[in-house]
Amino acid sequence: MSSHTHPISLQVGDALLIVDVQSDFLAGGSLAAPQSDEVIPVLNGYLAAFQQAGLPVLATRDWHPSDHCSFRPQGGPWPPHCVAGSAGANFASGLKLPVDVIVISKATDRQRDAYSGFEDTELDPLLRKAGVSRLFIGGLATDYCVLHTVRDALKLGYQTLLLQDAVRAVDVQPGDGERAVADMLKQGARAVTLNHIGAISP
Ligand code: VGL
Ligand code: ZN
Repeated sequence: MSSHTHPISLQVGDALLIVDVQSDFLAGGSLAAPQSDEVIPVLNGYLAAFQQAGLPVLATRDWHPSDHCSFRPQGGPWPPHCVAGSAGANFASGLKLPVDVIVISKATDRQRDAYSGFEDTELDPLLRKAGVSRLFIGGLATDYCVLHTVRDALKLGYQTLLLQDAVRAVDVQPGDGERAVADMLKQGARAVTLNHIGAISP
């Protein structure tokens, strides 16, 4: 815990939401975000804290049909990635997701892209049913799915904490990731890092 930061105690009503930590966004993947593998050990730290506190963990995954509209052969901006059921769509093998992780698949419709985990999914009703009021959000990519998921979480009234040490950007244009972080903070997200979390003792 660094002295200039306030510790955060995990409490009932908190949940961890991990965004799209999938092989295609990692080193060697078809849409790899620079340094994205670095989020895995940090997310494992958050995962340990949430599991120790008995709090829910959710993970979104990009889950596209093979002819998705966001893919270049269909005129979209991206190389084909995260095709449902393919190896590239797997969660990072080193990510220690709990057995009871709640998986949210998104952007499953060929004709629509969806960067937010809340778009066309059961995420919001599911969180409400579970009594979640504060969401800790990290993963990939800062400038796309993390940005849009955080914006929607704020709009939907969740207290939203951005895991600043557990996100990486695609950075199509240099600075996209930094601008996305600034935008999220401006919209009301609070930035946290793992050393803020006071729940784990050795
Ligand atoms: C994403 C680009 C295309 C993301 C998904 O998960 O941030 N980015 N599809
Ligand atoms: Zn996608």
